Amino acid sequence: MGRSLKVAAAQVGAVHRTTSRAEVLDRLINLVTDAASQQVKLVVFPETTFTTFFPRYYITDDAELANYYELETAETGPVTQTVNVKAFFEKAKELGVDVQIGYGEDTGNGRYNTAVYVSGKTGDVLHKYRKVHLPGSTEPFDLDPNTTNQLEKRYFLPGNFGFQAFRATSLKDDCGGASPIVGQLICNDRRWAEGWRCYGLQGVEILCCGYNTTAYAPQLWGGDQNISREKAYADAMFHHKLVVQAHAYTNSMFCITSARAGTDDGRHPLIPGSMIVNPEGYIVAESKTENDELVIATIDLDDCKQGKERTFNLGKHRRPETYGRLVEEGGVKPPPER
Ligand code: CDV
Repeated sequence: MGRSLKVAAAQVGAVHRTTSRAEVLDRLINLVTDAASQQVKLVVFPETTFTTFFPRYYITDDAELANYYELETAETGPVTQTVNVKAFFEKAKELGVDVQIGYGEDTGNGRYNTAVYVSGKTGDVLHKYRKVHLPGSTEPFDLDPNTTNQLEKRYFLPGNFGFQAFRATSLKDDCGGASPIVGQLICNDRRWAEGWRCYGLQGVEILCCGYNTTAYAPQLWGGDQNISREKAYADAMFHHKLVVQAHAYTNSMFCITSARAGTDDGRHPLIPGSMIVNPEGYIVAESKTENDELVIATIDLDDCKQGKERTFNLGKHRRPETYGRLVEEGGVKPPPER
């Protein structure tokens, strides 16, 4: 029996600061319903999907800020049962579709940039990941509302679950009796080789990654502060594709990567570029718009074998005894000048 699976990236277009949860939920339900009608078994949604990408704003009103998170405590139960968003998860379960979706998580003791993977068979959370690499700054670049800030270090704690792969047991029967091995990343994480390799070392076959990638933020990026919007957009798309294709290839895994796209509030553009990439690094499907859109492909998990068994046979070719610096050092230590 083959290990073929129909999967989708659900790209989500503009969500403004004033857009209500109810409106977003309707759009997400439409996307998952459309996917199910096309026999898709797994849909990956973006980072912080239920709201606008709030870390771009310097928010001083605590009540407004709190509203961007899902409160997930012993009393509320898992996010799938919380009142604001449970309609989405109920629909996915009714349709029998696995979903990964990103959201701001408030545990009562800490706030994280989180993604859950939920079984379409049972509605249970099979795995939860908290974003490790939080880009940007704690203080705003400036207070001009036109500036795209990047205040994740202000609004989230760094993820504390590491890069733990899991089996999507919900898809076992669809995949010839061997559950897919799944890994999760969120946005900026995809630019760091370390997380991908942790997943490669666990034999991950499908890497799911949602993102919000600004298409214009010279203050964040450095370099030419007078860069044109067209060049900035092209650079952002290039780097996004570069890292996903390269890391999918060097770790011999599929990647489903899903954008929050469009222009929020009429002035904060995000790149689209939702894609499904195969273990050889090729894009097999990608979005064509900046709006709500499904990107669908049928993937065969056995295609991971070529890389995993030959070029990137990690057990055979890696030399971990030479990689000590990777875990001993956080930053750059150049060799001394002689
Ligand atoms: N949400 C993100 O993590 N965005 C970053 C941008 C701001 C650099 C990204 O890596 O796409």
